[in-house]
Amino acid sequence: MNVRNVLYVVLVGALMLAMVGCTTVAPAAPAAEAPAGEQAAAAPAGETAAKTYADLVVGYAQIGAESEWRTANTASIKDEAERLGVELKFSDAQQKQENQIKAIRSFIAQQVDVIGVSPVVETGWETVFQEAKDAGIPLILVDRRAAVPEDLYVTYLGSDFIEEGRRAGKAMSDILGGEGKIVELVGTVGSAPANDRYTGFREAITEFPGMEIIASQSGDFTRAKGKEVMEAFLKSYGDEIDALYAHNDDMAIGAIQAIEEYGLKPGEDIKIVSIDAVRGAFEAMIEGKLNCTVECNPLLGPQFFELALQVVNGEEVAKWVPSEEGVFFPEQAAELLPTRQY
Ligand code: GZL
Repeated sequence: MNVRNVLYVVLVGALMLAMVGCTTVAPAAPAAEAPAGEQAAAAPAGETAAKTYADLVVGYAQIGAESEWRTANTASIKDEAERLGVELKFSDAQQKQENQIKAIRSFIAQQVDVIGVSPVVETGWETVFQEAKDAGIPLILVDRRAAVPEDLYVTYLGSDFIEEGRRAGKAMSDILGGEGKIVELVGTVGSAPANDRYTGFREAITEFPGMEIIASQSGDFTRAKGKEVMEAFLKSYGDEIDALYAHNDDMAIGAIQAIEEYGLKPGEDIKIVSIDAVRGAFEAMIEGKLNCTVECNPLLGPQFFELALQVVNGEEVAKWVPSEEGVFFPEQAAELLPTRQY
């Protein structure tokens, strides 16, 4: 490619990054030494030396900043890039799929080494993922799955959302003693966590015919929308509601405000089970306003960059790298809160 073409590619890439609000998070100091044992060995004559973290240029298409969980997830990715000395091109899509697609195209134009993406919804990715594959750029799904053929991504790093829903359903059946009327705040419509947490919860409560989901509506994983939808539930069902199942803690915290403004006691009159295990959920459990939070680990930065380096150096990686997660209740909250990293 001659100089004029190279300049053209660089200019196009820069313009596309500017359009989708991308930022480049380059290491502040000279590239930090990669952790001991991860320096590339000198390559045998005639072979290309393995890349190190300091060589890596990674494009990351993040969903947005919709929840405490997402904020912690973004911090984990940016902090780890800085620690390792990886050049990170990061975009915040404000929860819009079209912005994520634009960001991926800008990363392709800039010929990054690896693309990471947390797909806001499961569908609509095949074309742009194929473009990345055709450009020879490996793609790693982080946090959320996409409904695409498996050859369009190298690996998925994230939780088993169906299991998270099952754990929430088990906790709810224990808390209600196997019977009660439940309202549900669903996550972002069409997203993998919303679809799977919906399914897993219902699987877990099937054996309890006395447990009935009387209303289910999306709160889009945000506090504001969670409060708004809970207000509507309370208007329609009032104290008929025995419990709330929220697909994330932010919607549960918004709902807690609505329940209190309505004049009922969250955690007592209306039992609440949610998912993420963010700091705000531990604080609500300490106040007796939340009855259980199922952990969903956002601290994926270290595993993501480890996978990115393995992939760039042609190492085999598993098609799915699941996160390790627990379930937490009020009696543990005060002791655990100081240990929580997000
Ligand atoms: C789950 C993640 C979800 C969280 C929400 O892995 O995608 O999105 O549960 C976040 O808090 O907004």
